[in-house]
Amino acid sequence: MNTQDFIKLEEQYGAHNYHPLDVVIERAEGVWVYDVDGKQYMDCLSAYSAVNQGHVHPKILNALMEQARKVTLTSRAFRNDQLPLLYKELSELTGYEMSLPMNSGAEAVETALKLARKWAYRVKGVPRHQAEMIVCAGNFHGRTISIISFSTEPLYRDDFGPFTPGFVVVPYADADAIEKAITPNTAAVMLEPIQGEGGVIVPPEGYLRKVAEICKRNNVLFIADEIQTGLGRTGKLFASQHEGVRPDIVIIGKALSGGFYPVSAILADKPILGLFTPGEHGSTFGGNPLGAAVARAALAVLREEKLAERAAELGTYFVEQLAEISSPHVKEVRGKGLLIGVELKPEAGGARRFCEALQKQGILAKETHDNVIRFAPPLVIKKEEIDWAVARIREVLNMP
Ligand code: IF1
Repeated sequence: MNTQDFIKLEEQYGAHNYHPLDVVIERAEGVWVYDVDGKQYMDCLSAYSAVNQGHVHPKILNALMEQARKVTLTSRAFRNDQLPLLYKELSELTGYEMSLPMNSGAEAVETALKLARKWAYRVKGVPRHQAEMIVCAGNFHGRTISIISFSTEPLYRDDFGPFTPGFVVVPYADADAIEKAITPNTAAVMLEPIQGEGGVIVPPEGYLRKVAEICKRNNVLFIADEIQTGLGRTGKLFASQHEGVRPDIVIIGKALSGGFYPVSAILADKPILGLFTPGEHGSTFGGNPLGAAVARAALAVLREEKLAERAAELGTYFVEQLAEISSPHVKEVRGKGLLIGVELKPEAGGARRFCEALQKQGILAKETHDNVIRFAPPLVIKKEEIDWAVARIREVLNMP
């Protein structure tokens, strides 16, 4: 079967909730993926930052295989010998006292919201079922009904009401707007340190620090969704660390497994995460030994290969190289570490056609919104590979 055969099957039998590029990948290694027709591409999306460690990292693969032979799933009705070690290693790496494992990012976001509500009722003293959460316009936190209830993207939301109450939306990158929205019933502020889906929106320096200070002063929890920005992507373990900020709750996912398996978690200290009692929250697969073993290996790779430092160094280089491209279409190049957005001018005709042209040149990148091309290769990318990509990107950005 060739590319067209697979596409036909997918279109016939699968729900049409995506519009992927027409490339059918059958294997991958590091920053490279290979399609069913034998063509090679550089992956400049990294599955939305889930494969920060590079595709099929041998160390994570090995952990997966070893653990799969032993035991894969116990449920949390019983204990397993991997989860305690993951807890300890996560705590040592991140400095948070506790964590709670889930599977998808959206589940971890829901977990953080439930925890913040419980904290509001049990610690802050908010009247029951009155808790409010402040979130930001342009957010992306997942696709459950509660999460899309506070999305500002009509496509994600409009056909799916009725919505979960208790969320207040304020503009992103505006700390005063957060302060104004706080009431005695506010449980938490939740935001992405850099908005990924929003178009790689980097807030002005000082924003996160100000938000953290406002939250502290008003007895409101600060929740950072680091599902996309975390685990090295932006050049630090967490993007909040660029401003020396330590949120009360951090949400991670994606690269927590290096792309092998859905593993997510929330991190917090005992006075907060200690509030859950048995039976209040859980998941069949969350904290399973296979996922835990994979996550342990994925974290070890981050540490051993100093991937955050690599992202900082190579991200700076990549942005410099991109900024030097003279192109009639480019409005701005921005980003942090290896989370990079190239915003095109409105008259460029949309980012999608550039992504399709990049595909022909052997680079897989994905547009976000209409006018931003996102470049977020695995953090194991080498300088020469960036040079290889930049030469091709230059050509594409100069097409008519
Ligand atoms: C899709 C976007 C990226 C996330 C943040 C939570 C989640 C995500 C900051 C939920 C997920 C994904 C999901 C994927 C596309 C993608 C995405 F363009 F839609 F926004 F990455 F930029 N918080 N992001 O970025 O995690 O439940 O998916 O594990 O098509 O939904 P999940």
